[in-house]
Amino acid sequence: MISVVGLGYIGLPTALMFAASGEQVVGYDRNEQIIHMLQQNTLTIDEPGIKEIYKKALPYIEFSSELMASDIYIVAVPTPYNKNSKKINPYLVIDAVEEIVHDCPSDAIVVIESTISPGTIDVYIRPIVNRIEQEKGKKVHLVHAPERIIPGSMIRELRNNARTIGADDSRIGTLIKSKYSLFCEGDIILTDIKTAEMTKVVENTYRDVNIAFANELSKICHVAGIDVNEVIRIANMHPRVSILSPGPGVGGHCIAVDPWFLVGDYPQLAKLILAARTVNESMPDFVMERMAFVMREHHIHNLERVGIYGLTYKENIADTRESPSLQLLDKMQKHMAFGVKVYDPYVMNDIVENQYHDFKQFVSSIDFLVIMVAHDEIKTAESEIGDKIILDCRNVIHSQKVYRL
Ligand code: SAJ
Repeated sequence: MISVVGLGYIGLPTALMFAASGEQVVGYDRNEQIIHMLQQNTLTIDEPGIKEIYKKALPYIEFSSELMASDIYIVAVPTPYNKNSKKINPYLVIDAVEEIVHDCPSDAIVVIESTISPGTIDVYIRPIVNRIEQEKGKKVHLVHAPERIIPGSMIRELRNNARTIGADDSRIGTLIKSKYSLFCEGDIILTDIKTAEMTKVVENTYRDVNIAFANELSKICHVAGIDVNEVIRIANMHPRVSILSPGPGVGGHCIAVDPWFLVGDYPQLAKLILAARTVNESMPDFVMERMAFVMREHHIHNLERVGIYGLTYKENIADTRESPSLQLLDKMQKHMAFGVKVYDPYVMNDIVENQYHDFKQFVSSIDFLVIMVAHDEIKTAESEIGDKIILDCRNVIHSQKVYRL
């Protein structure tokens, strides 16, 4: 039996994939409300394809707020991020592993999927596991199989992405590989734990550096009077060039966070990584400068006539963690710039001031629209926003008249 510990964005879809492949699964979470909802057949996250997988999984899965004895435990608890110290807090992972190792049968395998700073297992987790092993006279095997799936496409990526499995013992690694192979059609690469920890962080850092390059190019092209998106489109036709898209900043809990682990642990060496983070973090300021420029050019003096489109960290999802729009609003407040209107079709609760929930009402209350997120809705709304002044930070509006970054 497999216990999946932590039923959030990663744990729940992973538990469902195992169960839909015929494995007996217990989904465990300390949050009784989540367990109650799942026991009442209410899915707690929405992702394309999840309902179908859930139906297939139902005969093989149960949900519990008590940890049950299993052969394999998959830890997918969150790693909260402290914006000021730029560090994640590994204590939820440490607590989960400690609880498991206390209760599990000897020879159980504990697979950590949560993203952790390289070295976390050796520094924090192994000593606790070793101590409990000695106290209780049992053996526990540690594995790190970092999640790699992208919000908005999780089920598809769980099925198709390659995976990394880091284990101390190749026999254990091979066994866990055979479990993930039940639903994962991508390559599954076996390695050691430290390499798996580093690889995960390197993947997200690579993406951050690539986006920073695009963002820096957008600033250069702005001064040079060239359309950066056209430059990137043409450059990417070269067989060995693949530049990502510039935007108003990098949000989410992964790309904007993981590179800091390398900067924090290797400050003398991680210079390019720090520079990339600095460029990406400067983008909300750049948006604010561009907004001020457009407002001056059009003699707009009242921020109540300005609307921010999008609050989530990226398109077509409801997640607002570290979102560039929230960063922008925060910066505006620090400059005593109040009154802008805000709208996001995916954010149902009021999380900022002057938040609208109806697109037409939002658009009719403003003269100047700042597009921060490329939700599908805005791509097809060109006729409704035709006469507005637009700053398009995501290159979604194709009219000649819009301002870009
Ligand atoms: N962004 C740009 N330009 C781009 C691409 C993204 O500005 O060309 C921005 C997005 O708008 C967003 C941020 O970057 O604000 C991050 O979005 P994302 O789509 O790049 O990535 P995440 O954070 O949703 O998911 C990433 C993925 N990592 C990689 O692609 C290497 C995912 O596979 C990981 O599982 C996830 O991090 C994670 O949990 O670590």
